[in-house]
Amino acid sequence: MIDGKKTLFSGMQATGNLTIGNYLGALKNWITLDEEYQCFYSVVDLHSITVRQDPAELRKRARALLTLYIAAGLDPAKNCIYYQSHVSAHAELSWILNCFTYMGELNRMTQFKDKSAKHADNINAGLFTYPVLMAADILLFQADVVPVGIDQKQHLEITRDIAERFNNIYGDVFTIPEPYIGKVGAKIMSLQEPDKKMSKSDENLNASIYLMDDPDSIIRKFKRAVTDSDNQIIYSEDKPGIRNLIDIYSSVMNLTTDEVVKEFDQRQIIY
Ligand code: ATP
Ligand code: LTN
Repeated sequence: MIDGKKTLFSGMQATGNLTIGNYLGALKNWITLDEEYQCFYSVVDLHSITVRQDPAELRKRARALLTLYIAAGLDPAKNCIYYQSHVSAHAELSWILNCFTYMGELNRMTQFKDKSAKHADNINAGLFTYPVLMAADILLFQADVVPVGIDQKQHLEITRDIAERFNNIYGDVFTIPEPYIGKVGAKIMSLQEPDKKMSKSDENLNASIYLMDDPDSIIRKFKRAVTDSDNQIIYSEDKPGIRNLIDIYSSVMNLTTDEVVKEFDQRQIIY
């Protein structure tokens, strides 16, 4: 508790240009939370070096990410916004927590499995212990809540496990954090492979809409989005492409998915 408010922590990696997945899944929720919580948002640049980076390029991207936080509506007068690498306590606590984390639990992390398949020539120990640094970020601030997209839920669970393990041995040291996952937009999928999440480091530039894309590219990418061969607009598990487009539209327009389906049904009648 700071000034009677609960504490909130979140962060994003400076691994590329932000996508609407990052925006709708995380950033959009962040900007509404400063009334209720004492908020800390970090550009987690230490996490970014788990894959090879050019130092000057990384610095530039980290700065661009920080400015995007502000451009998206995070008021620096009301939220603490900073670079993870500027606060050495993150790395220090990470070492301590490493000694309270089991290889077996890290081995189960799906992000580790995905990233090590993608970077098979550089499966370093940092990639493996990435969730421990994330746990350190959160526990350092005694965060009560952590707003993230659904893909980070597993990392939140391991953070809670590490904190509980530590507390069981040493008393009530860490606050046990809760994930804060938005009802809509928590998992935006790739426009080209709607079974995969949209990701800022996807090599296929048509798969992701970047926040800094120009309007023509955005329209072109949506028009080329992979859907299916029938022409029905239904929100269903077996229509992942259409479902994803409905999710995006409902999240951007603040509508329910039912309202979106109705709107497009009526448009079909009119055309
Ligand atoms: P990378 O491609 O480098 O792995 P990423 O696009 O997955 O990056 P992160 O920096 O790992 O993005 O995530 C930042 C925040 O955005 C996290 O809270 C994460 O849950 C959220 N997020 C990322 N991708 C999506 C998505 N497709 N839909 C919803 N939320 C997302
Ligand atoms: N692993 C997160 C980024 C991240 C994070 C955090 C998110 C690092 N530390 C602390 C919330 C809280 C990701 O989105 N890939």
